[in-house]
Amino acid sequence: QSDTGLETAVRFPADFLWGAATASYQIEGAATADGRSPSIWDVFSRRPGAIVNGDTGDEACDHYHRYREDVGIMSSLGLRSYRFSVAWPRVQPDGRGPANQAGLDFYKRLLDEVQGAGIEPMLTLYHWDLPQVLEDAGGWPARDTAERFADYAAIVHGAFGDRVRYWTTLNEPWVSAMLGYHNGAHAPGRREPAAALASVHHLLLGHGLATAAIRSQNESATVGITLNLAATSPATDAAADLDAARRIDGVANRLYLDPLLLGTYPEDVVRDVAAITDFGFVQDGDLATISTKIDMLGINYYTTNVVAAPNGNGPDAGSPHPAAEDVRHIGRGAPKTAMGWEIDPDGLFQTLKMVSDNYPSVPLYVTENGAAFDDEIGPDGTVDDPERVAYFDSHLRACHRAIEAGVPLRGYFAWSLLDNFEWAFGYDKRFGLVFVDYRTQRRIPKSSARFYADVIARNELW
Ligand code: GBH
Repeated sequence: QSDTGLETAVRFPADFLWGAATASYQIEGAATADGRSPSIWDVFSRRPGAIVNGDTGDEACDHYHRYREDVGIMSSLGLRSYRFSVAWPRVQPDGRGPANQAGLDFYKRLLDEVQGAGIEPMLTLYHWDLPQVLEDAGGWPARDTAERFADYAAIVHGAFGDRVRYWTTLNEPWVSAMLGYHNGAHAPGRREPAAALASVHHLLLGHGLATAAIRSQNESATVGITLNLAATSPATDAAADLDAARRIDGVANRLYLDPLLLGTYPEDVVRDVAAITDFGFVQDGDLATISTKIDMLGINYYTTNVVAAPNGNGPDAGSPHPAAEDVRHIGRGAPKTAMGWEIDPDGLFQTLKMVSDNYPSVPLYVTENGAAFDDEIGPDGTVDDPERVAYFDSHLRACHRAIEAGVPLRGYFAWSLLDNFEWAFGYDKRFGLVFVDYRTQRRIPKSSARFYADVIARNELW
């Protein structure tokens, strides 16, 4: 309350799920411990030029050995939930067949610690670390990988289904498909548009089959998927710009939302990519499997798309968007993060509204939101990151506005708990609430961590 007596606090629902997120390959390290096999990221990160500074996840934040300290940090922040992912190559090193108990045991130790601290786990089954043996057998462009994923999901749910409430199958299938197989910026680094579109289907099919496998073990399990989504707007109202926005919205958002929530692939996108694929990979019953009812949808949001019609200069070879490589991404001229991504909190509101307005109602969680800035340890040993505080503050206000507008938003997870291996950018980009000194593995909570802890404790912004 302000001193005028007017209600100014931005208060969240009492049961709002406040959390922070990480992913296995980005933090665990211990790449060969206890029977873990190589993932596509172990192999890709060794490809010359693939990762900034030649970094790998071999050691990362050494979370595999330091998880107790890290859960202690979560506790001190007052997190109500922790979103993490399980490394498939730890749990099922051959990508098929029996489980590796030593790999499962790590997650058991982690869950003991997390739940012992009263923190609700949200478990993601796949955050991009496919066992390399499955890539060698064809990877996501091969239909068999979807079946293998369902078997792996059954192993993990069989081990932890009695103690973990929130299950998400995939993190950001767009990234797996488009950066992995279309522009090759991510593992496995292939540039094959037809394979990329087949992998979209097989990822979604894997999600559906895994959901069914989990429900066959526990019909009341809470299962969902996380998508990276971004409201897309045209630079102007000119017909060509509107069409550019339609195309990007199609390949970035609707190609995933429509099959999952409506049970169909968007006709305009199927038409747009017709020169690449005829969707012959879709078999009878697949869309019913993919659109199996989910209990929650995770949304990862970083920035929006503001796009304009092609200007005749030809396609951008690095574009992740099939059949839309010549669309221009122009932005709004807003300030950018260290990733070069424009800061657009209203875009988060628009993204949440778009999902809730256009699709059947499903509980939503912002499963990732955050920003990289050039953090440094100050002379007094602290890390002061006012830009990240402002980023979280503005995006949380957008979440609150969405709730006020009737969006069924149930929780928010900051990306990320710790600075970590930022994929193709290696350790060069820092997204953490907590600074990691990679020479010593010392953790230093940044001022944004204290800000976030206050938000959680008060359940409101001020
Ligand atoms: C997430 O991916 C990941 O889940 C997480 O592991 C990762 O560390 C985190 O984000 C930060 O990168 O690419 O210039 O067109 C986010 C992937 C980022 C893809 C924003 C789309 C749009 C800007 N998305 N990106 S650009």
